[in-house]
Amino acid sequence: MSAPTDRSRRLDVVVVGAGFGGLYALHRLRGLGLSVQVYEAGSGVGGTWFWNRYPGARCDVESLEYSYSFSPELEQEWDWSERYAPQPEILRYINHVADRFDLGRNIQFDTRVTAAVFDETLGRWRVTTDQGDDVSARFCVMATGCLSAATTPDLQSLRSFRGDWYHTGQWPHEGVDFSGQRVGVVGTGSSGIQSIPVIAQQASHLVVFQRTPNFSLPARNEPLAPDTQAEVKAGYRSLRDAARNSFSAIAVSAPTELALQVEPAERRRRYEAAWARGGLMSMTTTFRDLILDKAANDTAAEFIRSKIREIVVDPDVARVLTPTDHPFATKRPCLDTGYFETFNRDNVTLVDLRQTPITEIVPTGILTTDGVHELDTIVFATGFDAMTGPLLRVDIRGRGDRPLSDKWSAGPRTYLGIATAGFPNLFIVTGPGSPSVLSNMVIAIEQHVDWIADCLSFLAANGFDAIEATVEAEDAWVDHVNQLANATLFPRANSWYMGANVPGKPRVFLPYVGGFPQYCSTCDDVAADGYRGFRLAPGPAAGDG
Ligand code: NA7
Repeated sequence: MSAPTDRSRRLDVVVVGAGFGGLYALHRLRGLGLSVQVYEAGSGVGGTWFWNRYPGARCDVESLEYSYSFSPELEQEWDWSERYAPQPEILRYINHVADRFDLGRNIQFDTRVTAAVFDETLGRWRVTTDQGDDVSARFCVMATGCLSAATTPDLQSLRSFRGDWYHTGQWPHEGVDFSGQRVGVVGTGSSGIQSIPVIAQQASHLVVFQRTPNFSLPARNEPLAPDTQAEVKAGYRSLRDAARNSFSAIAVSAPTELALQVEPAERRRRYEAAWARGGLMSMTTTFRDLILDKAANDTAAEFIRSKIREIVVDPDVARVLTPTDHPFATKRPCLDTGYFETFNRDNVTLVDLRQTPITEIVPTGILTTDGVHELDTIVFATGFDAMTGPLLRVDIRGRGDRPLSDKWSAGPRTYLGIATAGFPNLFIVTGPGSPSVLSNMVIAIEQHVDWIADCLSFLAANGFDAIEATVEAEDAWVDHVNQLANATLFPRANSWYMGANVPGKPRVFLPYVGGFPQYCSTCDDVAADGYRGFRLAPGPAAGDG
């Protein structure tokens, strides 16, 4: 599918990444008649779904919603097999989209963009890659994803390990056979919680190394009945409209009641119903103040804790698995299939790293303060340098050759999560300061890409060559994003939302928490107001002076 490129071309747009964001950006921007080149580090399309091939990987937004909405024909022709599609099926879907819209001819695979430098004289981006490409583009669209910069603990001693080790976010394409092996999984976020039950069924013994116990909800995944799917497809437009009008861009009704307004027995009944329905939204939308009021949150948190105690037979193991150090949903809640039940198996051991931290990796396994856990294979489900990592791993330089990493040294600064002052004609798809990871990513991506495409059309129609966020608009946006976050319980958790999972990363709440509809209407107003908060310029991008 990969197309060779002239390595020193002049382009209208370079798009970095061929996941959901990059593919849709290519489709829309090429449709405007622009010359577009996509560079993708992987050997195929899919982004997150290309790399995260670990056992049990699946989406935790329902597939009928976690899919493109831009093409009614595509919606109708694709059939999902399960409520939550497994990774291979999502990857097949993305490949289908790439083929259907003939996207491959403008994508160069196995190519990592190493630098994007803005040339102020020419008003163009110079983009270079690890394959020797050196192209010039008027616009640069970073569709690098929010969770694509994998982090493995900085353990020098890992090199000494005699077995194999893997990161869930960089899983080998040929898969891993754990049969008969002693396996250690480090990390109990979504990737750990999805993979642990599957690995436990294969491995001779599984040791789970847990630093922070997590809230996890049952997925209740099931095959999608043809009737259900047909019904959704018959009303797809209204489902999509409902999604766009909901806080998380997922079609659920907004809760109206406060948790403590309801009698305890009734509250418990509702939590039980949500638990039985399964899914993230069932529980998070039970009451409207769960993420705002600690006392309200405690009721949901305590309900989930009671479920862990019910499921896990050994009370000591249950206690270690019970989250108590952060409010429910202030870390991304996980969806699981048999996660807590897995700890009732004879071949599974839980290690509490709070009590017995990892000291080092030794040739035969993992050494904690309690001794060596002998292992054949280690799986690091240790997460990502979220949201900023994928951008800062590219050497992006704006006006005055200033690196983005320097500008963002105290945390990301964007206007609308889509642009950053001093970096003209650079767009970020679902960047920090946008709803992104707090919403249905595919719908959030479409909204950003549509906004960018409309913006480029506006510039062309009005004789502008350049657009750049003003410092004032950016400052006001950053303040607004922080104010919204500080009114919630989110800052109370050491989460990747807060950048707290990466040593040395500034502690700043990364996504926009005002809700998808409010965000979209702000973006629409900005555009309708002649791109308020941006400076538009004819010819090479105009500077501050
Ligand atoms: P997460 O959610 O960041 O989870 C990573 C897990 O790894 C988490 O339990 C971490 O504990 C643990 N971790 C990270 N570093 C270490 C070290 N050094 N030692 C021990 N344990 C460690 O990543 P996922 O891949 O599971 O999920 C990412 C998102 O993908 C998810 O939220 C969904 O949106 C989809 P911690 O909690 O930091 O103490």
